[in-house]
Amino acid sequence: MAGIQKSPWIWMDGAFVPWDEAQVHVLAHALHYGFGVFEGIRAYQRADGRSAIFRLREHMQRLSDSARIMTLPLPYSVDTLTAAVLETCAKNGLRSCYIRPIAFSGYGALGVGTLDNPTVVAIAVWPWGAYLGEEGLNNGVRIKTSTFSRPHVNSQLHKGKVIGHYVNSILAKREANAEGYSEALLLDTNGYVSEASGENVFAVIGDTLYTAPFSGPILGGITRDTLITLAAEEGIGVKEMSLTRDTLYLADEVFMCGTAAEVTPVREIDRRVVGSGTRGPVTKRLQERYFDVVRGADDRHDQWLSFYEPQS
Ligand code: PPE
Repeated sequence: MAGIQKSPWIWMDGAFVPWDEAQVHVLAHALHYGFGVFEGIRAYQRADGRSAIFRLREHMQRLSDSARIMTLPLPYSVDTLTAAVLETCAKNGLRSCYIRPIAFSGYGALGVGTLDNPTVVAIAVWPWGAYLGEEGLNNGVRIKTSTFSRPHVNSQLHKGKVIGHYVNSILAKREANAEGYSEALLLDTNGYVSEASGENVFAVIGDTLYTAPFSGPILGGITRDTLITLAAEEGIGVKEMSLTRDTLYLADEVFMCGTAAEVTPVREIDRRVVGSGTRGPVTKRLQERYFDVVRGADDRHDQWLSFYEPQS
């Protein structure tokens, strides 16, 4: 697997440091127990050549909310972090990139109950192509229902994007990949569809979209929210409800969405072909709307964009 493509600078605790120097001690608390929060954001070069970060403010607000619900002290305001992300993108000269802000419990004491370690905050950016492949974006991917469940709503705080939560996603993803699938679908502890290892999930049945309710064990995806808005504009109804796996098997179309995966059609689940077995028409329409908003010529949602000038 190709390694991460380095950029010149990483913002770390308020200053820019060269990529190779953005390091922490091996006894940093988060490395041992997963106590930290992060974000995944994308910047796109638009049709007019300008670069813009998609829904930056909402992502940084979610980072702050994640820290708050975890009781992780976050030493910077949403405003400061938002400005820092823009500066990091500009300073690294990237026209489009993936952005990874992270805040975690750093070096000091060890032990689960540690309270006083400093929080380390960093923002890194690098080019990242289609998360589940270009072919997947165009023709859909094959996924499998995981043998692992999304933890009960009282076991993890799913509205936070928390580092430690991702061990559950990794178990599911590695199992799915080892069996030749691109992605894992996780059910909740009642057996209903929650989300994929790194995406929210939608079913298209007739002219309506169905997706797991916000109240369940899912991340409140910003892409999910974006697509609900775009669907309404397209006259497509959206219902949030508990879905069984066989509802997905019988759906006309299924797709997954997230910042990294964007809008990825699902063509097969558990060896059952979904709908026509390729990207369906509603998925295609929403995918086109999404790409038009983030990087195309559709300027109706420019309030979602934060423009920056890449430095050469
Ligand atoms: N659920 C999970 C579990 C999840 O990790 C993501 C994003 C989403 C839903 C969609 O959220 P949003 O990006 O706000 O629409 N997953 C991020 C990390 C992927 C990774 O492998 O790292 C992402 O898409 O950036």
